[in-house]
Amino acid sequence: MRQAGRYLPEYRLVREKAGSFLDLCYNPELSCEVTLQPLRRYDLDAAILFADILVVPDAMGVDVSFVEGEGPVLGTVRNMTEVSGLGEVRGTRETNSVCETIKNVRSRLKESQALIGFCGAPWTVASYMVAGGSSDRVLARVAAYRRETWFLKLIERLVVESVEYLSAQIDAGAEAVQIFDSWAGDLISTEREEFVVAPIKKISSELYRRHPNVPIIAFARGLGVDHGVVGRLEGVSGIGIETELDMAVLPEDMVVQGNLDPVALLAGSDVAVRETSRICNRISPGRHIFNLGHGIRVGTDPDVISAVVDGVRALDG
Ligand code: 1CP
Repeated sequence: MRQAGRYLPEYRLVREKAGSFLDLCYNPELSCEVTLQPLRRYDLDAAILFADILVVPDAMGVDVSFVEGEGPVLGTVRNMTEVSGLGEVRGTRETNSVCETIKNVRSRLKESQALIGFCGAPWTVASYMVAGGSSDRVLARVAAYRRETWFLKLIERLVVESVEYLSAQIDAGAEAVQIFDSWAGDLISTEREEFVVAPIKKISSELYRRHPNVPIIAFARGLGVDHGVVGRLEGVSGIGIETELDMAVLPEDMVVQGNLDPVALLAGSDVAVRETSRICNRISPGRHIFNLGHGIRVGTDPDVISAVVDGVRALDG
């Protein structure tokens, strides 16, 4: 999940220097710096690329900006003309600068530290494109229920562009990639199959064909026991898990990541370490990538994260 961000004072300093959030994402020196900041503070096994899931629509030609205190604002895509106007991500300034960041980070990480690249899954990214920003996703859900031709085409385009974007990240040095379907839990089961599972399957199987040795983590947030279905898709090596689910209900051969509630980090070190131990004791360490179930919140005390990381290391022996 997010490691960098506004809870770290050193991030806020760089963010001020960079100007807008997207200026920071497309500055390969500064985004390398904020990718590495959490690893300077904490004994982590991997770095997550500093970028955003909305880089893909931006690279496809949609107007994207982040409004202070409000979140993302995008030009809307709501008909076939607008879908047909979307470009390809390969070779764009946006994709190229993210790949430059990856090269910078890789050259500065220790051999033992992995670099995880990522993208948003088609359903989640489409929901922002249709709404024009963060929302309750109702417009996208209506288009999905109606099987609007333009919406099906939008999902198809996002599948293709996500493959290209992640492939470019892998070519630049990402050693594992994560697909974030943050709003997967919005959909009822039939729609989930078509708009969450099928698009992730197309992305993971094509990436697996191109890069068979690169692990793919699929985080379709809110699927509950249906995570098991995503975990069995070709190319998927592990699944991300939201905070609400007991990881022990998932099949025993599945590698799982996540689960710690970011709110537990606001409750202080004792609670955070207690929750960390509880989660780590639910499944065997051999198939567990310790992580949060969602992004770290603004206002989280960085020292609480230290206590959590030390707690995990102590349990790991
Ligand atoms: O002003 C700031 O500094 C912005 C805060 C911020 C940060 C630090 C945003 C805005 N994005 C990010 C970086 C980011 N986003 C990373 C990089 C890794 C890291 O920070 O260490 C990653 C992996 C993401 C992924 C992301 N962006 C997701 C998927 C994960 C999740 O949290 O569900 C989503 C949904 C977004 C969209 C997004 N980015 C930012 C905002 C405010 C939003 C909208 C969230 C919403 O709709 O509620």
